[in-house]
Amino acid sequence: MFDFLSKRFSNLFSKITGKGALTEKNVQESLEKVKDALLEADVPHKLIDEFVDSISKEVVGQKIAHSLKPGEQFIKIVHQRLLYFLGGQQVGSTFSFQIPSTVMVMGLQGSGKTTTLAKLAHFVKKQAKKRGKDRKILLASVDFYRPAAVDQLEILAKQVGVHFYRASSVNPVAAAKEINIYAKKNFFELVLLDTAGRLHIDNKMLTELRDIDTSLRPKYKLLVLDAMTGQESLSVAQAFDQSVGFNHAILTKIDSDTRGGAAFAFRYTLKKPILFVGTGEKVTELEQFRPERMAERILGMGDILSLVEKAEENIKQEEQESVLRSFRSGKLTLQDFADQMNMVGRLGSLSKISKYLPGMGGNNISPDMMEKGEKDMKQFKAIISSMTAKERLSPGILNGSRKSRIAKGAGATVMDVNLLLQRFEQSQQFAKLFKRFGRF
Ligand SMILES: Nc1nc2c(ncn2[C@@H]2O[C@H](COP(=O)(O)OP(=O)(O)OP(=O)(O)O)[C@@H](O)[C@H]2O)c(=O)[nH]1
Ligand SMILES: [Mg+2]
Repeated sequence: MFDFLSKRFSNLFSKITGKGALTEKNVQESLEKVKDALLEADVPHKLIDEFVDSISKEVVGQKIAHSLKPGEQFIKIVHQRLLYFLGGQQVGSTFSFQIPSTVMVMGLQGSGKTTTLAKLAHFVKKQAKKRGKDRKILLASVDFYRPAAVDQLEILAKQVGVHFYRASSVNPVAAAKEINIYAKKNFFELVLLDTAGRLHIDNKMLTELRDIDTSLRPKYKLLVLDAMTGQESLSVAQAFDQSVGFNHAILTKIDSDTRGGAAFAFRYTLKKPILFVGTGEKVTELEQFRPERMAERILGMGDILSLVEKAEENIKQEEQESVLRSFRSGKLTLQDFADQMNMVGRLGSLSKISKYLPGMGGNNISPDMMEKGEKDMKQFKAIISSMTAKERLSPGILNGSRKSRIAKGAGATVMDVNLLLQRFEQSQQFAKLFKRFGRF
C-alpha cells in the first residue's frame, strides 16, 4: 500500500542521481525512460518525438542549479515541459460560467456527455450555494437518436435537483429553439443542453450540431472526450473543431487505467483548455483540470494532491494538516504513518484510492494484492498502536526485544514488524522527495 514511489519514476530518477553533470549520455538514457512513460500513457509517437527533442536540446550541457542534483534537475525540466504542454500551471483559480449562458456539450457516443452535463449542473449548484445563491439551472436534451436518452437526463436532473424540460419536437434544431424560448420565458440563468453522439465522426451529427449552434449561439461549446479512447481522441477533437468549433474540453473517465495521454495530445495539438475531468460515474465525480496533476500522473508520480482534495470531504482539517506538514518537512514519523493509514482507510476502498497513488495507477494490481494490502494495513495499524509513544517517534530504538514485545501485543510476528518498518522507510523517502520538489 505505501509503496509510494512509482517504480518507473524512481528508476528514472536513480539513473542520473549522484552523477556530476547532465551529460549527453545520461540524458539520452533517461529520455528513453521518459519516452516509455509517454508511450505507455498512449501519447502519439510524433508528439513524443517532438517533446523529447525539445527537452534534449534544453538539458544537455545545462549548468546544474546549486541546490539540485542532476537527476532532480532533469526531472524538474521534464515536469515543467510537460506542464507547459498541458497548459501551464493553474494556481487555485476556480472556473465559473458566465451568467446567463447556454452550454452545449458534444462528443462521440458514450463519451459521457449526459453524465457530464448533470455533473456540471451539480458543480454550478454547489458553487452558487457556497456563495449563498440559488442558480436557476435548466437541463434539456436534443438527443433523439438514442431512445432513452432524454429520460436518462430527466432522471439525472431529479437526482441533482435542477429543472428539466422536455421539448415537444423531436427535430433537434426545432427542439433546441423550443428549449431556448422556454428558458428565456422562465428566466433560467444557465441552460445545459445535451446533444446526440455517434459511434464515429459522422456528417449528419456535425451538421446537426452546426445548425443548433447557428440558431442558439451557445456561449459555451464543450467537447466531451473519453480519456480511454487514447490517441483516437485527437482526430475526434480535430473533426469537431473544424466543423463546429468548441471553446473547451472535458476529459471523462480519468478514473480508468488511462494515464493521460489523451490530455497531452489534445493540449499539445489543439491548444485549447481542458476545463474539467470526470473521475467516476457519480454526479459528484467531476474535478477541475489541474495540469500539474496530469503531468505527475503521466510521469507516474501519482496524484497525491487529488487524493488530498478527496480527503477534504472526509477527513478532519487538522489531521490533514499534520500529514501535509510531515510531507512538507520531509520528515515522517511512525505516528504520521499511522495517521495516514487511518485517513486512507476512511477514503474508501484501496482499489479506488490506489489510482491516485504513484506506481499504483496501472492495471498491474490484482484483487488479491488489493486484499492483501487491506490486510497489511490493518496489521500495520495494530503494530503501531502497540508501540510506545517514544518508539513511534524514534523507531531507531527498536531492538529485538522491543520488536518481539510489539509483535506479541499486535498479534503479529517480528517479521511483520520488520515489514512495517521497511514500508515506513519507503514512505519517508517519498516525503523527502516531496520536500525537494517543493510540491506543497
Ligand atoms: N468511470 C467513469 N464513467 C463515466 C464517466 N463519465 C461517464 N461515465 C459512464 O460512461 C457511460 C456513458 O455515459 P453517458 O453520459 O451516457 O455518455 P453520452 O456521451 O451521453 O452517450 P450517448 O448519449 O449515447 O452519446 C455511462 O455508463 C457513464 O456512467 C467518468 O468520468 N468515469
Ligand atoms: Mg447522452
